[in-house]
Amino acid sequence: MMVRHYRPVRAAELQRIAGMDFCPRPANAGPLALSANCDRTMTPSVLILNGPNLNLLGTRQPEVYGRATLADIERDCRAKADTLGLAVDFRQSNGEGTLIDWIHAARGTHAGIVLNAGAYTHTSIAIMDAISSVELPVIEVHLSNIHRREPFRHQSYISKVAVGMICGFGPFGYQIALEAIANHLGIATPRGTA
Ligand code: DHK
Repeated sequence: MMVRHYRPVRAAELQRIAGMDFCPRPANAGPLALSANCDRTMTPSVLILNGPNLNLLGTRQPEVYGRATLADIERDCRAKADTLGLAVDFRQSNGEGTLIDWIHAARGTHAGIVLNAGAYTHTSIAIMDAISSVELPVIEVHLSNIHRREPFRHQSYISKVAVGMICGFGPFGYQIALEAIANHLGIATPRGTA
């Protein structure tokens, strides 16, 4: 198996890959001032968003969603993010509007989003539009294999705007998603080439 390691990302590079302005210029500074100011490393941050009813993981239909709690998933995501050189902001809300507000606020703060929108996956044009609006890369995650379930779960508005979708691997799907976003952002580099 190829071993990968992850290198720190220069702020200027993060600005290129995620449109993030970590190094605001003084009003009178020219373009060259930006790269000069940004010659330091940053830890790119990923927003992990969880939608409705995912706060009940562990006791909610364990035959479908497993026994892991959302706190277990958060702990494992933090450990995985550490190995990838990513910071993580892990959140859950049952409210569509709150999720949309968090997606809006991610612009300029986070390099990408891992999103399990729960049942809003199948209904929310508003969340789809929020993702399109912020132009951040989104990896969609589901614990269960939504395509083996009821037909109404086969439709995903998130997939229409996501980089890709991972489903059916339980909590491990979040780990795959973090790896995928690191790779998508160009943060992952094969050993010896950084
Ligand atoms: C979680 C939910 O809450 C459901 O509404 C989705 C998804 C599937 C999951 O598998 O993580 O249909």
